[in-house]
Amino acid sequence: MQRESQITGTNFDFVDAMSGEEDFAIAFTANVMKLHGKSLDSASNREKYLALADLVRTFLSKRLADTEAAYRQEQKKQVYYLSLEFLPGRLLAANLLNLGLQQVCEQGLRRLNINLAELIDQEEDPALGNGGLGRLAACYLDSMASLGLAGHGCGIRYRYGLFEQRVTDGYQREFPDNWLKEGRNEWEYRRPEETMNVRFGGRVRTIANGKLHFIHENYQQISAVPYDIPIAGYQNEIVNTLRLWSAEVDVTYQACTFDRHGKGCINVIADKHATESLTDTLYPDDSVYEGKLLRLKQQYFLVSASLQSILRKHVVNKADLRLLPEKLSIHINDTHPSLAVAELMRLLLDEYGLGWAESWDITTRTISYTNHTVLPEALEKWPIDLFQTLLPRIYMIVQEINERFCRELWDMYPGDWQKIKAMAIIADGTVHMAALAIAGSHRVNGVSAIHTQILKQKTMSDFYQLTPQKFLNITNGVTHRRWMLLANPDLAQLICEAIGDRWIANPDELQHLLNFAHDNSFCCAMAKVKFANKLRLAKYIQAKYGIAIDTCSLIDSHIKRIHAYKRQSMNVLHIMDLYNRILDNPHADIVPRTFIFAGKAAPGYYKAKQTIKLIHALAEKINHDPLVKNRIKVVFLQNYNVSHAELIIPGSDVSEQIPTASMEACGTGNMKFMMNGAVTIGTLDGANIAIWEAVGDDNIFTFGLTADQVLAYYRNGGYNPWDIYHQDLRVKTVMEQLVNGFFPYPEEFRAHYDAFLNQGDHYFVLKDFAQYVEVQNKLANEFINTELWQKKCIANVAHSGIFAGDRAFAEYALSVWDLAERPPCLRQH
Ligand code: 9GP
Repeated sequence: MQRESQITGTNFDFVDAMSGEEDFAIAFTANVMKLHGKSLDSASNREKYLALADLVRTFLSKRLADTEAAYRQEQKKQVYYLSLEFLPGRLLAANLLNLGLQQVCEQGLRRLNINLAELIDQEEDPALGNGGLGRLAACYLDSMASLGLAGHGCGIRYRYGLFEQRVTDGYQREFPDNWLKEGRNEWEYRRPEETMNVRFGGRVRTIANGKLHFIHENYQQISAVPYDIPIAGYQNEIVNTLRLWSAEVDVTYQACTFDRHGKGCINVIADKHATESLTDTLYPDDSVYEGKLLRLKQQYFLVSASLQSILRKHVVNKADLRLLPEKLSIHINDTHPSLAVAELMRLLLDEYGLGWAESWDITTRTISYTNHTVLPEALEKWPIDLFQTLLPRIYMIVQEINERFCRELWDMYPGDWQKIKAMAIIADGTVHMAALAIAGSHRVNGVSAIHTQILKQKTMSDFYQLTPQKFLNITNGVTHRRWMLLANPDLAQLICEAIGDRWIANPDELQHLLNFAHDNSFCCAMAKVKFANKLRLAKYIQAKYGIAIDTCSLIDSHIKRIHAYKRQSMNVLHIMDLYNRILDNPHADIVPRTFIFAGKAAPGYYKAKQTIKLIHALAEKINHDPLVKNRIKVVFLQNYNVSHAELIIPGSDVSEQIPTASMEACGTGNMKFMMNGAVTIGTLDGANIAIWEAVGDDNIFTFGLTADQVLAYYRNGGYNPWDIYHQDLRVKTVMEQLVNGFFPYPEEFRAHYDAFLNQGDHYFVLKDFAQYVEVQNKLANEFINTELWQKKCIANVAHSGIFAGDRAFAEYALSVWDLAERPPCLRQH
């Protein structure tokens, strides 16, 4: 009895006192009762999951408070990572791993006849991002905590995540992603006492009173309430935070003026909902004015709430504002939070009374910016009228920044209006957010060598010439803890048995695996692990879609956002060609393959949605054609998210990374596949190049135009795809099949046909097709040589250490944020 109360008490004694699985089982059982008023027998799996998460959170709470106190005491430099997107993935398994509780929890639950995996499966996978950008941000949070850096994420607590994708009759349909259906997330701490107020609209009155004062009037004020999600470091006792802001209106003191219909309070509540809708959804469609307005509003909301709270904390700690750049760094993750430059200026000038020169110096030394794409649609530009109406004071500041910046440019390049216009922050009736971010940052980085080179030589070449010292490359990295230890525990275990566990702290040590490339028993064990992962994936596909896949077949996965530049359509054309070979010769010697696709198309992106339809139409034909004799299977996994990636990646043999060269800034899926021993088929773009350099020609299949060639074609007006159509019968056949009734609705894929042939094949699909088919054939022939293939897999895992997020993050710490050292482990205090 005494033991029971010690474990279930409201204090944290049990966190230290809990010594084994029995204690864990007792604490868990008690927590089910406490949380749900139910005994274990009558609780559902979801309720058990919530009780477990709550218990684990208790462990996090203590460490969170300790970490914060230690940072304060040591006056650690803080990093704030501002991002409109975070894709953290499910947190239960990650937290158990990082807290070192995995085993005790698994065994404790087993005593109660509960399977931990079933509870893990109950967790929502928050879709607070579109893809690579948001996932990278989450990987970096993991690295910051694991390296003991005081780094925190700042984002938006979207009430609904990116839509839930369902496919009906081959068509993507979007449904609200109601990840907070219980009203709260089990990991978060709501912190209403740290609410910030963000102002929109109104007008600014200027009073000259010795000094200029700017009075913002008639604005709409929205409360930003922070919710903190703890981010645990890997077995180092450190817990940082991901702070997500939510728009909320407290109506408690709002008088209801009843009209003659008696609707007073109804109106107040309706207004509340309208205002709170600001943080309802991730990236609303911005093709219409309302969408643009909402998106800009979200960006300012995040930036303003975050910076206000960061400065307040700094000042409360009695730190001098002039020391801001020494005490903290503010990082702009992609162009979306660029308003941070102007907002920091506003706070320093208007709220804290500093002068312009001093504020600008502080701002530019505090802020840094990562660019994640050269695609024009992501380098945002806001129409002046929209910007000025929504953010009048911020617009004045941007104008002033622009004027001073253009004057500097004028001094540098007198008379070169062309150049000055190209670099101006305000030009052609729009505010250029990338220009604002570059002007206001002391560091600007690209995310792979080639991407940075393109930024320097093309997209941002004028800025690079002006301030070359600002620009640097930091190739992305991903957390090997989630992508190996969690997603592929058997592989992790096997590696530990072979080379020890030092690679977990230092992934470069994976290189030692090269010594095992000729070790038969290791190769066999690795093949077994892969097979088990393929089986796990096959079971999922069978259960979910009723499709039986051959686990001995070559599993080739193409999983990412659906976008023309990522060229899922080229993969489809190759599968059509393979199928045509079978139709031509039913006995053709085809290496059995399973092609897996997963990814969401932006709701307004017709062609991407038609690519999903095309994949389904092809699957429908091939999967049911007796001639194929199961040699090819095509599967589309719906509603792609982090959890699906954790299932697909370890079970894949081949990683499809085939963007049009020059367009994929980096890619991170390519790294995750590599870590799990999948071999890349890819173009020379983004991090594919770094993978190629790391593994060498024998362990990757590269093909296609280089970035330089693609860019040269663009400069010279493209190429004529009809030439290829006429020269290559395979191309002609697959093109005609798009529109000749091969698929049930002949006109369905006309847009694809036109894009390939009549609109110049902007993404060079037909241009790269022949080489793609050639390396696909080569790859398949090498796959059946199992010994050779196994060596490739080992080489990929062995060379993946440089793609660990910790390496990337250490580079940021050193070259961007100027962080001195990692804090000593809190336990040693
Ligand atoms: O498209 C890039 C992708 O290549 C990169 O790996 C990822 C992380 O750096 O960012 C993506 N960019 C975006 O999602 C939007 O800029």
